[in-house]
Amino acid sequence: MAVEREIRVPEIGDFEDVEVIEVLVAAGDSVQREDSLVTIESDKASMEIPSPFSGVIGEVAVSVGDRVREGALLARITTSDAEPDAVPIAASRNAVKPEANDRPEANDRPATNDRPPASAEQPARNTAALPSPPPHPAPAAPTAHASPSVRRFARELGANLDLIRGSGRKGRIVKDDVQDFVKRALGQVDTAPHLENLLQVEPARSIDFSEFGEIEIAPLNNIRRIAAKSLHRSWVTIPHVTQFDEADITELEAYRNSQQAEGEKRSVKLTTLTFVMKAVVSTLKEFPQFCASLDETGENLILKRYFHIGIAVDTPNGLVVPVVREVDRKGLFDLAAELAEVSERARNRKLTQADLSGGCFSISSLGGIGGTAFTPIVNGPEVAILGVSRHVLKPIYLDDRFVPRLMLPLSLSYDHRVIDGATAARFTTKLSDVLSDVRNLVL
Ligand code: CAO
Repeated sequence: MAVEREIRVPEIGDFEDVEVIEVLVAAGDSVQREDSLVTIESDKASMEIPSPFSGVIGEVAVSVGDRVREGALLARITTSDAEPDAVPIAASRNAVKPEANDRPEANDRPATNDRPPASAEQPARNTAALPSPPPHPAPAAPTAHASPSVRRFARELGANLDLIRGSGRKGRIVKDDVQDFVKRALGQVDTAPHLENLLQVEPARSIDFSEFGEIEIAPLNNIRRIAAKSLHRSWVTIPHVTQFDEADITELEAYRNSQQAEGEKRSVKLTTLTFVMKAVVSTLKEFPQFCASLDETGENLILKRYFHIGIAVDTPNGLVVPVVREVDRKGLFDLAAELAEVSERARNRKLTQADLSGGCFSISSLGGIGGTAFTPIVNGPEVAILGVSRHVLKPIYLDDRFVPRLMLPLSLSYDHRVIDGATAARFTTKLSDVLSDVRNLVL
């Protein structure tokens, strides 16, 4: 016959009023005697509380963040009546597995923030699938912040906790972090085995910034996480060089201003960026290696005969790069309208995957915000990106005298595997010429 029993916090020594930091079971779970049910943590240590019975959990009486003390109800469990009584609480203390908190007390900390090298978490079986940790000179106490069950889980998978960034409270490593780490490590080995050798970088240090003052942890949203991955990939896999130049857009701006009435009639704002897009396409036609991608072997350049231009859009949630298609076939007003429409959708998180794919070359315009120049990161697998900064009225020496001209700063970052420096300088020179003579764009 089935019997319902209560599971309470056993004797936990000096621990009083401690926080539940993990609940490892849910109603309906079958557990074996000694399976861990919850993890509790004081300011000195964390420990898991095991089940004193085998059976099926009926109700979990605590949640993460609750504070408990000896005798508090943790869960109800349905057991068979053949199940022996729980070991008396005092005697079950051995079954409670205390673990010294990984982060030493402030007074015990070394003077620097360096994490001591860890070897206690060094996996017994270091699988080939996982990136090798840096060499560890000497054994030391565990440093990663994780509960015993997570440590056990990591050990079983051969994952080194010191290489894992925790997403739990105060940087605690939870089971999902270990799973993500292993998935990532497997992905790296599958898709880019060479990266392991190329990127022998020290893992990021885990620093408890709260030691120095008040902090707040703000998890990155999805857009930022995705952008961070592709930006990082481009940054480490593409040898970047940035070529700076400036274009005289005095006449272009005069022409643009002359079109404002027409723009108002069509309810379209003709911005400088629209002209830059047209000028870029006109230049790409002369320099097709900028409108290209390397294939996955890195041995063939795929030259694109279409002109889809990615535009970096600043949104409250982070940077996105929607693609405006067939820029060569569209007039200035149509392009301006499309640019306004797509950036509005980007800001309202309405872009689809199709909006974000198929680009040939990207433009990042910070001109409306400020700055004199910057080094944009190539939007791989493209091979070049144009940064546009704020235009400035400058004295330019022309026909034996200084004259005021409106100059637009251009910053072209490119993949040096595909494009030579001389070619890049020719590209920006051509682009400035096109922008300087507005007839190139309107005719
Ligand atoms: N110099 C001076 N002023 C400029 C300028 C330039 N190069 N480019 C634009 N401006 C002005 C515009 O004329 C407009 O002025 P008014 O409001 O007085 O008419 C103002 O700046 C705002 O322009 P805008 O930003 O609305 O329009 P845009 O076509 O220039 O740009 C977009 C559209 C979507 C690219 C832009 O809004 C944006 O998000 N830019 C940020 C991109 C970004 O974050 N890049 C960094 C990525 S990291 O590589």
